[in-house]
Amino acid sequence: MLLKEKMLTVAMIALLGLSGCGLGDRGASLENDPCSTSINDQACDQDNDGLTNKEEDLLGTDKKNRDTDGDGIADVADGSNSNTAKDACLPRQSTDYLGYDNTNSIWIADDCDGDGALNGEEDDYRDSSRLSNPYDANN
Ligand SMILES: [Ca+2]
Ligand SMILES: [Ca+2]
Ligand SMILES: [Ca+2]
Ligand SMILES: [Ca+2]
Repeated sequence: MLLKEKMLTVAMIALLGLSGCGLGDRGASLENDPCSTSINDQACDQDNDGLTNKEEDLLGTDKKNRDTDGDGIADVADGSNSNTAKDACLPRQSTDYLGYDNTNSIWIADDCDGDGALNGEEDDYRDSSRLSNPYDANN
């Protein structure tokens, strides 16, 4: 009788402990995810680029775009300082670089090789003739 009671008590404690723990974990994970309240929460990283909304506000990068300047480097890696993350031509790339996003308006409007032809224009010609290269001032 005593042993039975003891076992029952142990079983109930175990059950309570397990369910309590489970609920606690679920509650905690929801509370720990700032995006569950609002994707505009300062602590939320809505574009999943490794920078929170607050960090992107401070850098001036796009909270809804992983790669603000379209140079192919995600904001978190490109964002060592705000100028690099928002300058499609920084860091400098070699002439065979193809990692850029040719639909990005910041990238399109820049002139990475400084030859006077915009990246977007050079990229348009790059496909048809190989005479144009946004990263080569001689082409
Ligand atoms: Ca982000
Ligand atoms: Ca971003
Ligand atoms: Ca970038
Ligand atoms: Ca150019």
